[in-house]
Amino acid sequence: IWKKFSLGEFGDKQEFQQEFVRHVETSLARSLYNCDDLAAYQAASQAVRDRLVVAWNRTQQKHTLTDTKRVYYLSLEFLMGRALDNAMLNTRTKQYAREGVKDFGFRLEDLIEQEPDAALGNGGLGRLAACFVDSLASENYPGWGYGLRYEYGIFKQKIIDGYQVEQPDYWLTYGSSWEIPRNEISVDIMFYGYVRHYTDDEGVHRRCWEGGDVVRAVASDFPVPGYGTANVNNLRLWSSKPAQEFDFAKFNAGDYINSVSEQQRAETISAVLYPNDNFDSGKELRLKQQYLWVAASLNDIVRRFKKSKRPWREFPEQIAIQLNDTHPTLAIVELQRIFVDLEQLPWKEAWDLVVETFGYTNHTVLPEALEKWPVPMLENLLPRHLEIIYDINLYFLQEVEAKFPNDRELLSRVSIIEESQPQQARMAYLAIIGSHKVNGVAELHSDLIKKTIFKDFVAVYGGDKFINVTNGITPRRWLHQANPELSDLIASKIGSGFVKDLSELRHLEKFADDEDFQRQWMLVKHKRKEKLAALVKSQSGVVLNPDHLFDIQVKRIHEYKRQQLNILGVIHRYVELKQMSPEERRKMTPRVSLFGGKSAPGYYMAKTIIKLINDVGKVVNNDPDMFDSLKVVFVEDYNVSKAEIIIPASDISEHISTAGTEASGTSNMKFVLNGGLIIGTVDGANVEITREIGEDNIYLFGHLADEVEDIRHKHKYGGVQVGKKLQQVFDFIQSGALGDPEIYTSLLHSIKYGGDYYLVSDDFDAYLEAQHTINHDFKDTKEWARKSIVSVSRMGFFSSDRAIRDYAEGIWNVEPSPVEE
Ligand code: 26Q
Repeated sequence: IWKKFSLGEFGDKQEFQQEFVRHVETSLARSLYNCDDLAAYQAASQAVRDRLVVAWNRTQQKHTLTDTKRVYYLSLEFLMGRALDNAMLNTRTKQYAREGVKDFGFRLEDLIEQEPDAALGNGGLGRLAACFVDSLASENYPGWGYGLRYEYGIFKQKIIDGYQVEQPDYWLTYGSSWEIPRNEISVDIMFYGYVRHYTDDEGVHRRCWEGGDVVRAVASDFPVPGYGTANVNNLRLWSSKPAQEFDFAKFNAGDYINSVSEQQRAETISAVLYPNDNFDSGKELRLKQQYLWVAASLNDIVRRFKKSKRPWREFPEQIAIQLNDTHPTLAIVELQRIFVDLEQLPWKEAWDLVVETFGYTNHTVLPEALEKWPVPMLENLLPRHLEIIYDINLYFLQEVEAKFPNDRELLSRVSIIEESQPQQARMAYLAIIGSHKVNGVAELHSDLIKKTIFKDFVAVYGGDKFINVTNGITPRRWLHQANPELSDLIASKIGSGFVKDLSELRHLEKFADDEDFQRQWMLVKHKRKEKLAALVKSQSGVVLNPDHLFDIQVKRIHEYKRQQLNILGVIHRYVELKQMSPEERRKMTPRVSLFGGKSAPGYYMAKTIIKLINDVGKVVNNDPDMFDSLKVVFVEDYNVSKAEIIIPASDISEHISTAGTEASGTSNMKFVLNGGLIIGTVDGANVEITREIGEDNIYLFGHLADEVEDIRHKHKYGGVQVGKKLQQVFDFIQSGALGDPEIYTSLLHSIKYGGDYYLVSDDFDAYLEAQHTINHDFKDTKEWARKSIVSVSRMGFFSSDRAIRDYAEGIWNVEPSPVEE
């Protein structure tokens, strides 16, 4: 069924084995007789890596030779997960590898599991970047990712006594097979210093930034193979290293020890990923990360452009740079600095090129997530950049003044500089002003930013600058790799083309009523639920019954995502079940409620929610009355690899954010693509999922985005009405049935007396009702299977391949550039 193509293909099993043994004996300096799973993983990945590197080189040579327009995706996060399985599938080497290692007594699956996740991201935004580089490569775009090579990814989560405890994620203990160190590619980056004014030979007044500390950014490359193509793109991650020049004075003054230890400090810049999701902490080290990464990447991009010997005016014809949220916004300022200060272009000419080059993607409307930098911090760390920001702002405000004369209020609203104490630079405004297109990540979200946080900018620029590109997910990892059973079943009916062109799934719909196919479909789901049950058993000892309804909510823990609504609903069900006779209970749909996700280490309320979930689990799972009715599980340390096991196993998954708060969501797409149905609010991409799959195939509930403001207002001035059912749940918690109720006081108070900002009380009854309908519908297995098949067949739109083509056509103006095999 699976079509063949030739990228890096091993001729046969023996050829793979030769390479495998060679790596065991030379790269690892071991023998086959002294080779454990870890060593075997390393040898297998080196063998696959070699193939990738050859294709990678060919791709880069071809792109240099043809000098085609390139796309650069700047993201502070790339939540890649594991690479081996993906690389084998994309290079078509998996079968040989499986048979090859089997002869030596290994199971390929065990080797795959040896690889630590590259968890260089927090959640949705970082995983989106990973899906996007996969699609850029698969769709044959010359597209690079640029990021930071954190030595510590997102922390590992332990649950101790029901509480989240963070442990460092040092993912490079055994090095990474996929990393190509590029020590020869380095850029010296300055911080602090001062701006010197001078007059050049032509009598022009110029400025120059100098006298600061220097840190060196060093490149590492990670090959990104496309699927079904010989195209292998690049992910370039920068590490900070001490520069030679660093504190030479001290060194010469004899203070050897201090000068060396200060050099060490340079390395802390790229050491660790900030573990906040949708929250801006405003720390100087974060600003240093941003500038080091942005400055190194732009230096690299400009250096490559200069080699082409083209005139500067062709810069945006050759280069498109996409800003993944505002985190890389300094790139706009840095490019203007390069053009004006270093290349001596006139301001206006330079600025037009800058704007044509950049596109900005917004991922959130949450006020606490919008980046602002204190002006004094910018002035100290990046004095020249602050001046340039002031100038950008000045010209922009002049434009606004010309268009809307005498509107002082408008000017202060749209100014990059917020007149607070201290003043702050609003990075989203700078990103809008410095980009030719601004996009949201789902229709509802893109409309919302135009009507709310960026309203004034729509008035200034007109609506065309603001567009929508709905997010997508890569069908390679999230269907073909994570769920080979389902992928094979689909392929047996419609062929394997859907892995590359997901819209081909539509051919599946004609089998939705086929009872035999329905049975096979549900059998796959059952197998995947068994696999998840095995994981849960091994990690927590809790035994799950795969016949029960699996209800799953896995994502970062955040009040706006409303895991509290879910767990309060679970408690309600528990109380209800407890009041029934055993006979009555037996008629109820048995359920498993499974949660997973990390809280930001400093986010008290989110940590309380985790504690509540675990405490409910402890009571429910140890209650013999619940044995055949209810289980509650919190999966420790949710990450990409666990997602690959969890997502294929859902009957229902929850995407229940307060309407208007979740920009898109992407796990909603992953769950539906794997045949799970969803319960959700009318928020983010749920809206478009509903439009595509049909409203009979999704369980929507709750207030709408345009009602939220009014309801919050009512809460504030008229108090919160906690309904009977929710009050029952509060009473149960306060009775001490879950343990010390003090622990939850702040959580319950934030709802009842704290204005219930996320509308838990307002949506609670509707939520229970939707769950009730689900309980009813789940009993009709055939109808459930039909809904599931129909939904999957209509999910083609949500491929990240489509999203990337939308970016290419609507923002980047780039064409695919296939490499011959
Ligand atoms: C900002 C400043 C300082 C430190 C950290 C941050 C920071 C880090 C991560 C701010 C935001 C994030 C992540 C945001 C994010 O993941 N947003 C999600 O993006 C997805 C992809 O578009 C959407 O599907 C989700 O709806 C959105 O929440």
